[in-house]
Amino acid sequence: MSEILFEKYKDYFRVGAAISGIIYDEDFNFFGHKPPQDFVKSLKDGDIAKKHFNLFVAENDTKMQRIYTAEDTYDFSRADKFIKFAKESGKDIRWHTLVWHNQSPQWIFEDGKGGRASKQQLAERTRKYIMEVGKRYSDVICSVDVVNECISDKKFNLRTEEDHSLWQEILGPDYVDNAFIWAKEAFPKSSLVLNDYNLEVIPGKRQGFYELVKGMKERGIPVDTVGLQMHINIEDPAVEEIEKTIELYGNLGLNVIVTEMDVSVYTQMEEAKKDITQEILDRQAERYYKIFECFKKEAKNGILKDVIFWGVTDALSWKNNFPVRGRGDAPLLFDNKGNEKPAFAKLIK
Ligand code: 9MR
Repeated sequence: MSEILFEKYKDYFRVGAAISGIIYDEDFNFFGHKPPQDFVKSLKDGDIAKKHFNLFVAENDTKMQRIYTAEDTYDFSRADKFIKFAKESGKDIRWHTLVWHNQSPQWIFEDGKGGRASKQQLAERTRKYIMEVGKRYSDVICSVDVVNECISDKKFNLRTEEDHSLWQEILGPDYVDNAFIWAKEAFPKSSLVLNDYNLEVIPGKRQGFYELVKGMKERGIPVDTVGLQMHINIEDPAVEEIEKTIELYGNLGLNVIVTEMDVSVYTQMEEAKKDITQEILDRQAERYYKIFECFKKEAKNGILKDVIFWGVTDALSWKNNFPVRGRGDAPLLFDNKGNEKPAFAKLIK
C-alpha cells in the first residue's frame, strides 16, 4: 500500500494543493508583516506538499492584484518564485486565476481621470493581461482558472455591482466568453476552467452556472472544465449533492475538477470557537472518505480529473480566519504541526 497520497489515487485523479507564499518566499509578507522566523521554520508545509501532492497552484501569488500593477506594467516576481518552486519540485502546475472580482487591482476599472474605465479600455487591459501571462507561463501551465466566481449567490446569474463585481457592469455579459477566447490563444495547450463555489450547496446557483456553461458550449466557447471549489464542512452538503453536481456538468461533456477543497469542523457561520476533539476529527475522516469514494466513482465515469486541497496543513488554512477572524479551524489532512490527521489515515488506507 502506498504511503504517498497522490500515488494512492494515481489511477483516478491528480491530488493537488494550494501553496502559500510563506513556503517558498523568504521575503513573504503577510498584510505588511513578516511572520516570525521561528514560526516559518516550524512549518512542515513545503516538505509535505512535495511528498504528497502532484499538482500545485499558488494560493495568492498568481492573482491579478499581485501582477498587474499599472497600465502595461507587470510584476511577475512572486509568480516567478511560485513557478520556480513548483517546477523544481517536479509538479504539474495550475494558474489561479485570470478574471475575478476579488484581488484585481482597482486601477483597471478606472479611466485615470476619476471616472470608470470604458468598455474598450477594460477589454483591452484584460486581453493584454491574459496574453502577457500566457507568453510567460503557458508552456508550464496545464490548467487555468480563466474566470472565477462569476455567478451571484443571490440571483444565480452573472454577478453585478451589487455583488461586488464590475466586470459585467463595464464589459457586458459576454466578458466570460471573451476571457475564454483570449485564454485559448494565450494558453493553447492548457485546460480552461470556469471555477466557482457552493455549486454543490445551493441548487439555484448550480443551475445558473449550468445555464451559463451550457450556453458557452453551444456558442463554441473553448471552456473544457468546470472547477468546483468544494469549501464544505463536516456535515454539509450531502455526498449525493456533490455527486449530482459533478454529473450535471459531466453530462455536458465537460471535465470536472475539485479546485479548493477543505472540510471545516464548523457547520454554522457564527458557531462559537470549540475544542477540536477526537470525535470531530474522526467524523471529518469519515466525511473525507465518503466524498473520496464519490470522487473515485466520478473519475471512473471519466468526468473527474483532479482534486486539489486549499492548503497543506491546518496551520496556514484561510479558514482559521473565515468566516470568524481568529476562531481557528482544522479543515485539511495535516494538523498545525504537520502531523497526519485521521482524515489522512482514512484516505491513504
Ligand atoms: O486563501 C486565500 C486567502 O489567503 C486570501 O486572503 C483570499 C483573498 O480573497 O483568497 C483566498 O483564496 C480564495 C481563492 O482565491 C478563491 N476561492 C476562495 C478562496 C478562499 O477565500
